[in-house]
Amino acid sequence: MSEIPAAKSALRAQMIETPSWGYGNSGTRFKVFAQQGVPRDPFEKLADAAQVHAATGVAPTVSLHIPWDRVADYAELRAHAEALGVRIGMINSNTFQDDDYRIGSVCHPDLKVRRKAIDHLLECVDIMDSTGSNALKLWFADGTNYPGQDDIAARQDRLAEALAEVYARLGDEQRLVLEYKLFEPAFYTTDVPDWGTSYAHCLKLGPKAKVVVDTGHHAPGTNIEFIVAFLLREGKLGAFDLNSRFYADDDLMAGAADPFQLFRILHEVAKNGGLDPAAGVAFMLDQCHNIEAKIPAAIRSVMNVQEATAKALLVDLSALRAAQTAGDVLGANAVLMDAYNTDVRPLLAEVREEMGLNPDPLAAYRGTGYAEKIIAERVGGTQAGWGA
Ligand code: RM4
Ligand code: MN
Repeated sequence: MSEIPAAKSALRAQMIETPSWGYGNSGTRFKVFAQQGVPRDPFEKLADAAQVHAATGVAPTVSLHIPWDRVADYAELRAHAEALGVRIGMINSNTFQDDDYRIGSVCHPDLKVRRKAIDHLLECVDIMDSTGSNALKLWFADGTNYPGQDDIAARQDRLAEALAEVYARLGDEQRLVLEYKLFEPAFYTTDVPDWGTSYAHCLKLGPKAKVVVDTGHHAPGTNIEFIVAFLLREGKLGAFDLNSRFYADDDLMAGAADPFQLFRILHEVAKNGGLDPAAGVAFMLDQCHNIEAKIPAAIRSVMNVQEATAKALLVDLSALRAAQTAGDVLGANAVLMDAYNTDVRPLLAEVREEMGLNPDPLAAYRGTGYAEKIIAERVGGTQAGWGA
């Protein structure tokens, strides 16, 4: 197939960022199950992330979450990452776990609370400066639970004001990405509930502000690939938080629940130039591994994203365009399905071999003995969880 050499080079170029919190313990509000060998601090989380990169060759950056990954010396954390062969990726702010934020953070009616939240966001930009991170990822839990609780429009004004202050603080090489989520923890209104709200704020802010699409943050049935095509066309797609959902914000492994949806999304990305590193679209995982082993789950997720991307790259675009132009509904659909139904695992195995990697990343990881090593070594201390 004529697409293969280009597909291979695009697959070598697509980097997938893993989240520090995916290596810690997590669960639901019913129970957090502790696993053996889980990191006790951000340094150990980076060591685990480095294993995912070593096995896959395409996960060289790690998202941090502040304050979960707060350390005394960020230069030291950065040096530690680099010694392990990885780098610090996006800095994720957290304005949802402090008692002061009960009725909001940057949208709170009280200026004192807003100030505290904005100061936290500015602290995150300081951390970007010292870790070499080039992006701030903002997700706000802000919203209301009851009709009449607060003024919907006034909350948008407060949000815009906070965002403008943070935007003004960004350096030339830095950017912010604004994530949306339709509900939870707020149940009546959410201040950034959808891509349109995020897009409108980012548009006002300027070119250094873009939208994050977290695949788990939509109502069931939402056509996410439409959103992706639209945002790419506008130059406003900043990043993906990839994960799978069956019901709400399940944070399961990307490509596990609905690999066809992931393919459809990546088809829009590939077709519209989003895989070109110059487009600046970051591919990140935002997952929690509640019952499965964490490092292999991250490796599996990276592989799932690569498989969906590989299938997207195999779409015969000229045949697709010809069928579309001719109004050949079934023919156009068949072109897409042919690519989706291709077994791309041999192609990816070849790509990995060409990169000097084991063609089977999970076997590569198992062969290192790292899982046994961390279980033996990481005794004592407090395991990292969703909040530490
Ligand atoms: C949120 C959102 C953010 C992530 C946190 C942990 O629901 O998806 O991206 O940082 O969870
Ligand atoms: Mn997310």
